[in-house]
Amino acid sequence: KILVTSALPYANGAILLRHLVEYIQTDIWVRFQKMQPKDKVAECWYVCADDTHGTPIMLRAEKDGITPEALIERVHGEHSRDFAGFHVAFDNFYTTHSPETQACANEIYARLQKSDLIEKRTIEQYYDPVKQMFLPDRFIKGECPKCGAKDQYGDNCEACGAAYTPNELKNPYSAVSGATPELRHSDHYFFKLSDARCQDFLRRWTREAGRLQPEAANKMQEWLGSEGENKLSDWDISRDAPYFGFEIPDAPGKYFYVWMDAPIGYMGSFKNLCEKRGLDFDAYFKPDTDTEFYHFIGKDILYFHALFWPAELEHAGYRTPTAIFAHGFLTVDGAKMSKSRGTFITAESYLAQGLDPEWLRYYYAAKLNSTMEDIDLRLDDFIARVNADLVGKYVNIASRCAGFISKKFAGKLAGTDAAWLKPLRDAAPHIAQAFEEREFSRALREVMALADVANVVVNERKPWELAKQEGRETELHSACSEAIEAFRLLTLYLKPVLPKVAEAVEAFLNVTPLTWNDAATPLAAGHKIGTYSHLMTRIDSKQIAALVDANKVSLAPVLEAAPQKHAEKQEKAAEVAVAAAEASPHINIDDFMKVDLRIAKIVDAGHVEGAEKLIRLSLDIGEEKPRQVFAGIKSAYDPAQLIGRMTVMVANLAPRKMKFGMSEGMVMAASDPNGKTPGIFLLTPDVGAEPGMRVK
Ligand code: B3M
Ligand code: ZN
Repeated sequence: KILVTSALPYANGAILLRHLVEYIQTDIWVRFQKMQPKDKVAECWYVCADDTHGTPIMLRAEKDGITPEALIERVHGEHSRDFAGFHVAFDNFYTTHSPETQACANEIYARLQKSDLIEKRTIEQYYDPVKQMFLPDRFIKGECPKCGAKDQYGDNCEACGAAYTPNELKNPYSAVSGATPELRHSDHYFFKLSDARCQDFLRRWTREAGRLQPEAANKMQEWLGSEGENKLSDWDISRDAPYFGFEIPDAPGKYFYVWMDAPIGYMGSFKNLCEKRGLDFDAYFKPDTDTEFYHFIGKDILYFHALFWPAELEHAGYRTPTAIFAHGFLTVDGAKMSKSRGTFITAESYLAQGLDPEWLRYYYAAKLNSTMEDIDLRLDDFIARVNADLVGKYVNIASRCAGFISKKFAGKLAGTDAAWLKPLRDAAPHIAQAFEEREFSRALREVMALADVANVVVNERKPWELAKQEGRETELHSACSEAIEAFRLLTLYLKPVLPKVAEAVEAFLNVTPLTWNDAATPLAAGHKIGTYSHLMTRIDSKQIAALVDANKVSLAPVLEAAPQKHAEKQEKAAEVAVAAAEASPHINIDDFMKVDLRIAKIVDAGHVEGAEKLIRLSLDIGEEKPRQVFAGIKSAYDPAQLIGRMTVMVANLAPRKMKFGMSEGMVMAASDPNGKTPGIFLLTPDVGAEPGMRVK
C-alpha cells in the first residue's frame, strides 16, 4: 500500500515548465505502480495540495485587492487546470488552508510539546512601523555588511555571496513599505532540533539504506556534522501577526511558520481523501505501519524534507517517510529559464499554443533518472526526439499496418505468437525494474530499442507490397497482426508516460485497460480490433518558436540601463579574443591532444568571499579528492543550481595559487564574443558520461 506526494506548489505563482518536471516524474511512477497486479501493489494514492500560507501570499492578496482566501481559491483552480492539462492524475489535489491540515498541525505541535521539544524564546527582529508587521528576511533589504553592495536581501548578498543575519545589514529598509525597520523583541516558538534525541534520530535515519539518494545522504551528514558535533540549530516555527496561516494553539497572535505546516499538508490532503474514500488514515501514519510513504521533491528543499519533517513525525509518534526522491532543476537550452529569452514558459502557455502535453511528458521521461542531476529541455532536441521516437518509430508501426487489418480482414487478427515477438514480451520485467527505480531514461531507451526491432520486421515484410500481390493475403495478415501485437506491447510499456495515447490505443485495439501482466497475454487470433485513428502529430518547429515568443518579456529598458563600463570591459575582452584567433587560425592535432579534458561532476559549489564574479567548484574527476576550481560564471549561475551537474574540465593545467585558494584546473563555458547574446553557458556532457572520462 503506497502513498506518494509531490511538493506543494506555492499559491502565489503559476505552474511553470520547470515545476512540471516533478509532477510528471511523480505521475509516471504512480501510474506505473497502479498498473501492477494487486498482489504486488494493493493500492497507490497520489496526493498533493497548494501551499497557501505565509507573507508572500498575504502581500500578493493585498496587492491584488482581494482576501488571501480568495487568492488561494483562484490559484487552486488555475493549478488544478494546469496539472489536469498535463494528465497529472492526483487522487487528491487539496490545500494546506484546510481543517484537516490544521488538525494535523495542532496534533503534531501538541505531541512535540508533550515530548518537551518546543521552547518559547524572546528574539529580536526587524519590525516595519508603517506596515505594522515583523519582516521575514527576504523582505528586509540594505547594504551588504561585507562588500557594501546596495539593495541586498536580509539573508545573503547576491554581489559577493556573503551570508549574514538581517541585523547585520547596513542602512536596512523594508522591502514592503520602504520604511526604516525597528528592532523589536518578540516571543517565538522553537522546535528543539538541537536536542540529542533529534540529532541521534536524524543521524541514524538519514543513513538508513534507501531513505535518501547517496548524494542527498552525504549532504545531510554534512549538515548534521559528525558525532557529537551539534550543527543543527533549533528551528523557529512561529511568525507574528499579521500572518496568513494557522494560529498556534494557546499562543494568540502567533502563527505556524509556513514551512511548519506545508509538509503537514501532505497529511491533510490524505486525511481529506480518506474521508472521501473511506480509507484508514491511521493505517498509513501509525509508527508500525507496513504501508509505504514516498516524497518526490526538488533538491533545493531536501533540508526541510530530510531533516525537519522526519524529526517532526518521529517525535510526534508517527511513521517517517519510506524514502525521499529529490530531482534536479530544469534548464532550457542549457540555461536557467529566462524571461528575456522567452524560456520562462508557463504550463498554461504551452497548452494554449496547442502543444501536446504528452510530447513534454515523453521528453522529460527520456531525460529523467534516479539522481538529482539537472535536466535540460533543449528545444531543438525536444522536436527531434519526439518526432523521431514517438511519431517515426512508435506510432508509425500501427499507422502502416492497421489499415490492412480493417480493410482486408474485417478487423480480425491472425495469430500473433511469432518468435520475433518474444524479446518484446520478455522485456516486461526489465522495463518494470527501470520504472520502479525511476530510471525513466533507461526504460524508454529499452522501449525504443524494441520499437526498432518491430520496425525492422515491418520494413523487411513490407505489408504495403504484399497487399498489392495476389495470393499473399496470409502473409499480409500475419505480418500486420504481429505488428499490431508489437504495438500493443510498446503501448503497455509507454502507458505510464503517455496515458492518453494508451487510452486511445486500448479503444482502437478493443482491449480492457492494459496492466503490466497483460504483456504475457498476446492478442488472440480472431480478435477484432477497431479502426485506426490518428494518434499523435509531429511537432512543428514553428510551434516552439511561437511558444518562446509568447513568453518573451521584453526587458529592453533594463538591458539599456546596463552599466556602460561593464559593456566596455566586455568589448575589450572580445577584441583581444578575436585578434588572437585571427593571428593563428590553425593548430596541429598534437597541440590539441596536450589538453587533458575530463568529464567532471560538480560535487560542491559556493560563493567566494570578496570575489564578485567567482564561484568555487569542487569537481569529481574520479580521483580520490575532488579538484578545486574557481570559475568566473557567477553572473549566470547560482552555486546551489550547479551542485550535482556534470561538466568538462581542463585537468592538466599547472595548479595555481590564487588569493582565494589553490586553483587546480579550469571549467569551460561559452559566451558570445560580440556580447550580443547575453549570458555564459557552462559545457554539459550528454547524459551517461561519467566523472573522469577523457574527452577527446
Ligand atoms: N511550497 C515550494 C517549493 O519550494 C514549496 C514546497 C512545499 S512541499 C511541503 O518547492
Ligand atoms: Zn556583499
